[in-house]
Amino acid sequence: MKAELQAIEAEALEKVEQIESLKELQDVQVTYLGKKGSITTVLRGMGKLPAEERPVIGQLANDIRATITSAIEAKETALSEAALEEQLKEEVIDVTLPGRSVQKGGPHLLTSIIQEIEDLFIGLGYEVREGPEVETDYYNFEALNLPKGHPARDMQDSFYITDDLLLRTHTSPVQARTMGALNGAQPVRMICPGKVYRRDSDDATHSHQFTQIEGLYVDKNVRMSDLKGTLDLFAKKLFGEDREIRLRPSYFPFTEPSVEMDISCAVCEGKGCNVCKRTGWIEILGAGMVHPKVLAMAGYDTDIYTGFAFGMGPDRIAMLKYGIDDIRQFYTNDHRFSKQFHHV
Ligand code: 2NL
Repeated sequence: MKAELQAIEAEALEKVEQIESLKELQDVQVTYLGKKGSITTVLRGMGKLPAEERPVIGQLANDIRATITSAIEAKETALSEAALEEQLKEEVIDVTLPGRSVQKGGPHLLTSIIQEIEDLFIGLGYEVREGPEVETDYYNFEALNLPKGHPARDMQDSFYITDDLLLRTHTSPVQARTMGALNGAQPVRMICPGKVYRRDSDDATHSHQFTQIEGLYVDKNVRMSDLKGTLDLFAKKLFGEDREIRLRPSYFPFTEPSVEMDISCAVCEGKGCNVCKRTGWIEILGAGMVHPKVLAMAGYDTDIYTGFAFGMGPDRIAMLKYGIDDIRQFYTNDHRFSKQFHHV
């Protein structure tokens, strides 16, 4: 019986030695140490032994049990450590890899330009006003001295919704509405930025939807020299202190007299280059003294009140300022284009 137990011990230790997984280790434990295991089976024959041998064999069986148990425990520790080692190797994190950057958004270039112009005029006491993009014929045309039959009202130039409703072709109706609401009772200093629409075929220089920002100043004794001083300040603040302005006579139905303002070319300092088409000057905006008919329609007494107004295209200004050669870049939302201006 002693030899039998020793053989079991040797066999068990040999098996434990060769084992490579925790599952196998459990099987070995059951096979040798379990309730129906080899050692237990052998010990069942103890009854046949002489009484004095029983404690000796019992002691031996316990020692063997302990030896096998500690061999299994040692193996278990070794296997767990190896498994952990393997897992750590697989799950290793390279802390030196660069992180995945989060794409940050930013204001559209046109939004930035409009905000810059807004801030400038807010500093001069102007209010920013917005209005509907779907306008009535009255506010878009009639109130601005564009009576029915005027060439600028041509069906081809506007998106009509009904006979009386259309997508506004300029932001002037916001000003006509504001003056109308005051009914000639108060001075007005306002600018209105926003989207406008014209029926045009889109190409590098035309877009059926673009932006406009207009300004209006109505009060007692507003003169052409006030307009000129305001525009000069605007040009210097937006395009640089070295800029000069010049006013050329022009025509708009809603102003009389009307002018167009040029700024001296910043690229060639007036010497003549491709940007200014060798003239030394670049056209920036249109302006003029508000037509008395427009003031009168809004309820102002034209013997007391006069005013000036101006209008410009942020699209054109942005194109000039940043050398953008296609207006469609503003509206096709290619992030590679727009993100270049997120610091502006
Ligand atoms: C341009 C020219 C202009 C105005 C807009 C205006 C508005 C009212 C009364 C009188 Cl309510 N005038 N606006 C005046 C002159 C020129 O815009 O070239 N814009 C891009």
